[in-house]
Amino acid sequence: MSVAQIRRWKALAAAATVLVGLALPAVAAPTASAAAGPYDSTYYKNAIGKTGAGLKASLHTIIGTGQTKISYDAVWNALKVLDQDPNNTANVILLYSGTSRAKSLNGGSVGNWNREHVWAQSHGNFGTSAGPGTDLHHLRAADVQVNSTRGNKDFDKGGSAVGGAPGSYTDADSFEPRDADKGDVARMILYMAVRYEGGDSWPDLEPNDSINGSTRFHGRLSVLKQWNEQDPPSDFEKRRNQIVFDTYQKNRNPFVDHPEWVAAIW
Ligand SMILES: [Ca+2]
Ligand SMILES: [Ca+2]
Repeated sequence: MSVAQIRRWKALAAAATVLVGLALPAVAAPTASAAAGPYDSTYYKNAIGKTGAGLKASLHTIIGTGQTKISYDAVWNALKVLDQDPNNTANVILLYSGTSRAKSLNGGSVGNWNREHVWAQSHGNFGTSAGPGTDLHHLRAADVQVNSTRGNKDFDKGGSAVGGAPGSYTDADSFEPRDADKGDVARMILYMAVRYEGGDSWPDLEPNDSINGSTRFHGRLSVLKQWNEQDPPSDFEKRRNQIVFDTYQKNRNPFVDHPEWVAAIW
């Protein structure tokens, strides 16, 4: 190759590199795209291909059939397994704060962690007998004081910073979890809406777009849908879903397996 040919070849190679660089972002996958899952041909086979009310009804049957229910007392030990810190088996990771705290510090005092009902108990008055009040798909370890600040508020954006939970915000009628927990919260709330349809002596839990703390409803749906897109299922969340299925309840959270089903239903 002559010097001139080498120069031309280098120029072409440089142009190609620029083109490749420009082309990459255009092929990036959307966060909640439909992807085949390992349970599509088994657990979810009757739901595959459905949308809207048909998908919701099918998933309700799937996740409600043969579910094992545990006592509220048994929830303590279950959370020590489910919410275990991936980097420290003696600790749990707390919802809303991301704090890693000793499993042995479960309780009701300042500095303890306790059992947070992400679907607030008062939004359905289901208490803590075996049922929605002990359903591990929406129960998470949380700091006692942060849990108290969240109370029974609906989820929405805005407010002032929550002490002890960096990145979380609250005002008089709503709570915004830190970014890493936003999708988790959305998928937990929407699991509850599909699991509990009023046919099994429990109230029909449903999402709405309000922040008025209404009984059997939980808000705010439009914001939860955004959070589901913004914070896709993490390895922590997927591991948790698998252990609830394998070890405790024999049912899955469909939105952790298929986050795109949120938009397919709502
Ligand atoms: Ca997350
Ligand atoms: Ca429902």
